[in-house]
Amino acid sequence: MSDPVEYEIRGGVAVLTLNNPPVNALSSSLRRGIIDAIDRAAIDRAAADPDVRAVVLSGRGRCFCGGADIREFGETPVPPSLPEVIARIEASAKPVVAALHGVAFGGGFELPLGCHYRLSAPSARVALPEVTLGLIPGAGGTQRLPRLIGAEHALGMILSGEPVDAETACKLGILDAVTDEGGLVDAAIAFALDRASEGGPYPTARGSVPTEPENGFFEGERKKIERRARGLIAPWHCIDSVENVFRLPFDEGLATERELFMECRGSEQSAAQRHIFFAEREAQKIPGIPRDTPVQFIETAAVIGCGTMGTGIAMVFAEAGIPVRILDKDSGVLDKGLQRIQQTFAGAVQKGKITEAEKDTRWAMVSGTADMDDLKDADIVIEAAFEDMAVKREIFAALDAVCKSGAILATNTSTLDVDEIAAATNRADRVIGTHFFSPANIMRLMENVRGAKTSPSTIATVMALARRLGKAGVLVGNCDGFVGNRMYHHYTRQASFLLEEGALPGQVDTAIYDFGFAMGPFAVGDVAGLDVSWRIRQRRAETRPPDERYSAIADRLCELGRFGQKTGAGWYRYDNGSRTPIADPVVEDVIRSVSEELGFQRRDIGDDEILQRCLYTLVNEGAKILDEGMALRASDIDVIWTSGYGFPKHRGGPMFYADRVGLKTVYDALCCLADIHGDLFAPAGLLEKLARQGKGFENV
Ligand code: 3H9
Repeated sequence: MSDPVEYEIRGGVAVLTLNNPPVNALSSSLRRGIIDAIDRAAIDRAAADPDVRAVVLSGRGRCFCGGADIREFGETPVPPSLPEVIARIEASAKPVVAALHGVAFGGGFELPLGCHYRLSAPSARVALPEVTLGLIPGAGGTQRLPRLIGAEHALGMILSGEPVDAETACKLGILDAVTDEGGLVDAAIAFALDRASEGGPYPTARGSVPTEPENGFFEGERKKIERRARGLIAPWHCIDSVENVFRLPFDEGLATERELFMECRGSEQSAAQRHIFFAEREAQKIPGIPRDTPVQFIETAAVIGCGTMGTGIAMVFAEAGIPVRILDKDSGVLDKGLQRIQQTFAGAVQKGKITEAEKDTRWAMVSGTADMDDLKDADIVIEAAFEDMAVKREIFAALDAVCKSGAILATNTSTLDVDEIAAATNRADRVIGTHFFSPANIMRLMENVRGAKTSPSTIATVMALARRLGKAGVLVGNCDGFVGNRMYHHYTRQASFLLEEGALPGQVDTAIYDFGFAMGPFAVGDVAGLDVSWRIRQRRAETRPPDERYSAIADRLCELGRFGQKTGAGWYRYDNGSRTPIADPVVEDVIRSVSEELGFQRRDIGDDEILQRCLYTLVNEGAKILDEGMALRASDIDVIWTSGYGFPKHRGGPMFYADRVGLKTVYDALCCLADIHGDLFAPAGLLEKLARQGKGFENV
């Protein structure tokens, strides 16, 4: 095995190179290796290597360092800790210069913050993304960064976890200089020798005097995250810890940061968020399709349909720098759609998210057409037309005739049979579902639906494309509603049954929101529009088993023209243009009359029952999906639900959540519910089997 830290002396400088592929995660052996190398080179002038005048710390491979080894957080900590490693660097009598390329994230950024100087290649990015893993920076990040760049910028980085590019980092005072892309280590060596010639003491972040933020700054920050961080531990601890910079001496601040970090590290929330981190990466691995399967590089794309979905998808391509042409036969719809895109890009400039130049670059990627011939050179066409099989088949037959032979034809259908659509073409191997979620330019999920004949190379290409588009791509099987919507159907249906039995929309939504969902099912319905699912229910009416329990409340609302926010009324009512849901007596009347018709004696329904019935039905359907092979693994379902349906990441997704509750508990609860409410709650075979074996979905 190669050395985790390479040690080489170049012109009087010890060059330490982190070597732990793929991202130089700071495993215990790497931490030990850094301490040994620093001791050897520099810890104190007398004992250390006399040939060495300075130290450069760099990384091998694609990046400097991706941070602490996240896999170790599930285990007992092994010394030396990262704070110990950094303390050793900071105490070095010889100057230590970090040379950053690629990413320097988390502990991989805290390490350079403990060095005396930091240089980087132009492509480097620094970040403290710990909060996205339910953690706070635990190796001095909350104490050193504010001392270098002030509390405002530091807390901004810590709470968002967003990376900062080299140029900005240099302006902020994080970096001492940005070098040429190729000559980073040489430049760092020269820089280190110059500093050594000047002599010490060398600057440290711990020695910088922090500038006090304005009065009330921290309270203001707490207020800002109130909604987003409800129920979470880490973001609040981040603020507390940064505030300690101005309350406590450095070493006390560091010790408190460590305590807060360890609390987060041991929490269920962080375990759940780490699960999602690895689940998203696991979802990229498709059995039978090796990583080196040749993929087609998508240079140009086209989208059919210039409605909300089509424009959203087009924006995703434009943002990723892929030229995209949108086709709509209706010139009015096309013009409106293009205008919407332009407005969205302009809005992003106003919000300070992109520059004017970036907006122009994005807009230059988008063009419109009404002529299908214009799509003949596209590498991929994504159809986002009306959800109707005949319409889709007609489009696919036409596309097949026009598009170049290698082009992938994808459908954004959310419910229809991908094989039936593919059968309208002579290239079923190049037909696939790419199910984006609305609004497509914001929601991260991309459910890729494999048809019976979809080729491995088409799958590999679309999975790689999802990554390039910044989406969480998950491969699923071709069944009604695929994975996400199929489960969603059971969840919302259950929510409606609760209304029939005694609950009201606000009560259900509050219970689900308090659990951590972004919104409850009824609020979501009003945003998405109730007419869409009404149409789907009408289409399915003929095939619905007559004895199956069916709630007609949503249909009644639609019959009253209540389609959600867009009509100012749905499950709630909305004051002029406002998006704040207000409980509406009209809805309560509809609910009460349906309860009466069905002969329900309305009763008080507690939040526990709401959660159990909504969440356990979700889990139960997930188990069936898993058993049928429609999802490759339980963790894929968790990615779908956390990135597409607002399931709280700190609960890890429905399947992880069920494992934590214990499948035996879930199974027993479903059996009780089935006794009261009938077969709808009958536990899935897989769930029963795992519960009996004392296993979890993670063992499937
Ligand atoms: C921290 O640092 C705490 C400290 O404050 C305090 C400590 C005391 N550990 O994403 P990719 C694996 S918390 C272990 O596909 P990319 C990943 O699972 C940490 N493994 O590549 C995957 O494995 P596989 C703060 C890690 O080029 C492979 O590397 N740091 C880690 O698209 C490739 O990953 C973060 O939150 C890790 N830290 O992106 C950064 N990182 O091939 C987390 C990656 O088996 N990491 N792996 O599936 C990232 O954001 C991205 O992985 C990175 C590379 C940008 C680094």
